[in-house]
Amino acid sequence: ETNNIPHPKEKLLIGNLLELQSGRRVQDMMKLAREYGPIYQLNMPGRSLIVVSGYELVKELSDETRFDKKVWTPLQNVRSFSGDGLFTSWTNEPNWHKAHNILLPNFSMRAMQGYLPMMVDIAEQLVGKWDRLNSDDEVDVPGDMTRLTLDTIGLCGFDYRFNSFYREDMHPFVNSMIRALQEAMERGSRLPLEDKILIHKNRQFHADIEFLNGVVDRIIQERREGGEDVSQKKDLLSYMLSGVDKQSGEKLDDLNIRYQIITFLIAGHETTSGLLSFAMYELLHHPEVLARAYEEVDRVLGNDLSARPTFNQVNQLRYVSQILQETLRLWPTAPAFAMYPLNDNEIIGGKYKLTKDEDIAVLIPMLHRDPTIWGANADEFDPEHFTLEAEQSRPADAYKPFGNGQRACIGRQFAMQEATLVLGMLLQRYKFIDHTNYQFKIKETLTIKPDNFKIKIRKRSDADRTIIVQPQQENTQVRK
Ligand code: FDE
Repeated sequence: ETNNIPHPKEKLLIGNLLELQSGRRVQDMMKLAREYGPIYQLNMPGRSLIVVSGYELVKELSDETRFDKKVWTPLQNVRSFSGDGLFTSWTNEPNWHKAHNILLPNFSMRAMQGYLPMMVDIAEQLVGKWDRLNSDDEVDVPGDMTRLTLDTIGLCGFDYRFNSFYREDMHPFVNSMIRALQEAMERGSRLPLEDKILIHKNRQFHADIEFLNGVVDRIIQERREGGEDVSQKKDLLSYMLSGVDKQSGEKLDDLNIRYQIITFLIAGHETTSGLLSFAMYELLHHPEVLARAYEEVDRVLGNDLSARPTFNQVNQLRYVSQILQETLRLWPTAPAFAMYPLNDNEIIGGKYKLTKDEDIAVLIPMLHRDPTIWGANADEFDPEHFTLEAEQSRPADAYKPFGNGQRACIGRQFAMQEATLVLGMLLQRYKFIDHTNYQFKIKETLTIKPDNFKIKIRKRSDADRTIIVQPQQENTQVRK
């Protein structure tokens, strides 16, 4: 090789293809990073992948005058159903700027305040279910978190109720989406010929995409036929239908709206449900963190379970949000993104040549364990990593669970508000029991989440509450 990048020995014809196994690609990449260091390369038939995870190198890749987001192989396959939606478009495709400009106001502080009652609505369905469990019943944590996050983005984004808590199985939309994402991932690691002969998989893939399109087109049609002015509601869909991009003076076309809705349903729920599930797992294993979280929730939310958390209260759950940020450090649920150099002959680290054709992936879980930033105990779960002082003394590009620059996650505040609210409400109400002695296992799709993670719960009584204080007056007022 001419670029000096460390790489495992290649096998005849298939190169390094077998280094990354289906269903554990991210974990294999992490293992290789431990072995080969902050940058390494995998050569596969028709494709080369450079994996970067050291802070110094990621800092260079984060420079948007030199690098831009790449729609790399996994995302290219997702484009079969999300097209030039925000997540899977190139920055220079006209619809990226257009949609970004039109949809940004949906993610302002003000917009967040507007979403809170809807987030509470769905969170109440979750605790309504958990409240009615018998003491011996199991909770499927990722399952219920997925119900919650899908219903939340559905309601906040499109005023559509998936009603996932009213059905035994997942909503069929979720099954089709998961299967389609799975297939999109696997296409990236099959040989091109293999891809063509898997007729059954191809057929299923197309059927799933048809189904997703059908659900989404119905949501759009129902809104259009709703009679009322489409711009009356202030949700994502109303902005998509009526918003005008100030820069180009144009609206989004119908096909692009379909892509955006699918994008938000995917991006807005897989990642956030994984976040909540990993957070529950970490809490079970860190009793001292759990105790502090209970203390904060009791102080801020109090013991009146019928009072709906207010915007102020959610923002006061500072330690709960530290727990979530630390969870995203160790388990960034969207575990990688890719960049490419804007100019040929780009060099990083003073010696590694990069070209536009390679996929250059930032492997977030290993960036978040870089000992030069996080110290010797980088592998340990410790919310103290996210005190204000700790955050201020750390360089910006060391923590990237929401991606980079202008292409960073538009839903960041949305996801954090939702997760903080829900974790707060769960802590306010329940004790968690690890009755299976859960053996940590990661399930990988486009995202990561704990696999087959089940717990039991018990209601907390006032005697369990560390302190009983009446929350300050201004925080408990129910809005009239
Ligand atoms: C985005 C995102 C990202 C980047 C990717 C790349 O670059 O490729 C990341 C990393 C993320 N994101 C992450 C996350 C996490 C969590 C929890 C979340 N996320 C959540 C959410 C919610 C919602 C709604 C969302 N999310 C959305 C989104 C979108 C739309 C996008 C695209 C943007 C642009 O423009 O590009 C994202 N996200 Fe997220």
